[in-house]
Amino acid sequence: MWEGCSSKKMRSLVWIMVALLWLGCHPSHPNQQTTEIAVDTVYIRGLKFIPDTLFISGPTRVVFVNQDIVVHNVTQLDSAWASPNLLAGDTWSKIFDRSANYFCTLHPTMKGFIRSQQ
Ligand SMILES: [Cu+2]
Repeated sequence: MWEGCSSKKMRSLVWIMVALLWLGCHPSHPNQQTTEIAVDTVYIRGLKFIPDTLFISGPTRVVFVNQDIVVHNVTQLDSAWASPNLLAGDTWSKIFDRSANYFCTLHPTMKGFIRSQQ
């Protein structure tokens, strides 16, 4: 009586398990390659961006950390984008995928550069 109804049920159960395993092993990440973003940090200290030149390869979230006791901001040279004013201890981040030149409008001698190596 091995070839009875219970064996058929068993076989379909096995197929369901195989299907679930296959789905589990092949999760769909359609845009994984393009959405992977590196993270890097630029410190603002002593009226300087450190490092003043940050090299990126691919989309990178750059976190600016104001470690000074005075207010700073991060503004593209042509003002295409700008951070809010960052108080002491504040952080602000932006995703870069190309080179950029930026400065602090409150201290125009403070300059920083993002250089894309792609
Ligand atoms: Cu400043």
